[in-house]
Amino acid sequence: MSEHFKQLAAERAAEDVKSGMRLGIGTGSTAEHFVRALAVKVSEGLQVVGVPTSERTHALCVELGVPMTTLDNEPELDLTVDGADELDAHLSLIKGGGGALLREKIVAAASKEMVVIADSSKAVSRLGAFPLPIEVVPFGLEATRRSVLSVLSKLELPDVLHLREKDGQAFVTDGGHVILDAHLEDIPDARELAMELTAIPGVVDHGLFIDLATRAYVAGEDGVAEILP
Ligand code: ABF
Repeated sequence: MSEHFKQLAAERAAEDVKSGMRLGIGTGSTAEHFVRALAVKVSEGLQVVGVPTSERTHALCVELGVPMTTLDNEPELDLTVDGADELDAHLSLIKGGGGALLREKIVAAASKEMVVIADSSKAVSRLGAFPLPIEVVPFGLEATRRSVLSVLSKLELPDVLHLREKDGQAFVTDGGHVILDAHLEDIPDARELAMELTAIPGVVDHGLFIDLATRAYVAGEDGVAEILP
């Protein structure tokens, strides 16, 4: 069922795309529904260019014939459409469960608008049940891990950090970094945590997206709700 809701949210976002737009194109299963809806509109004559936020999305755009460009060619985008792991009522987000948070954040920040698409299971009253991804450079990993732990301790958050793995090896992002997933359960002040993490040398970025999303389409049993921050 949630797959159907993801599709509904994605199709609603595709209705906002107009010819001539420069798009940021997200990553994940909900964003893939958006790429498919977009590809149909492109085949009907819609003219857009997209900047994909991952190698995975790039490959899907190639497969479906969605025209692409790079952020270096189009450093200002009109609209980014992307999924999320959690969103709250102010449209603060946790992203990065799929490992593409760095490109996703760079692309969202380069966009005039960022639309989040999600099924209703992603909407929460407070962020934190979903593990927060923290992308770090492999050099000095242990020192960076300790700095992250000390921030968590200062903010009285649980000190549970797991190096993300895939096939028994450290998961490596498209940018060549690794990810520490912080199991925090509840984040009382996401803005404060975001600032503290960003200040740590060795932390490239993290999955807290604050003041970036301008609209969300959340689909559930009652249809698609539009949420504004
Ligand atoms: C991207 O895909 C990520 O930021 C987020 O981690 C994930 C959401 O995946 P899905 O749409 O498959 O639930 O948006």
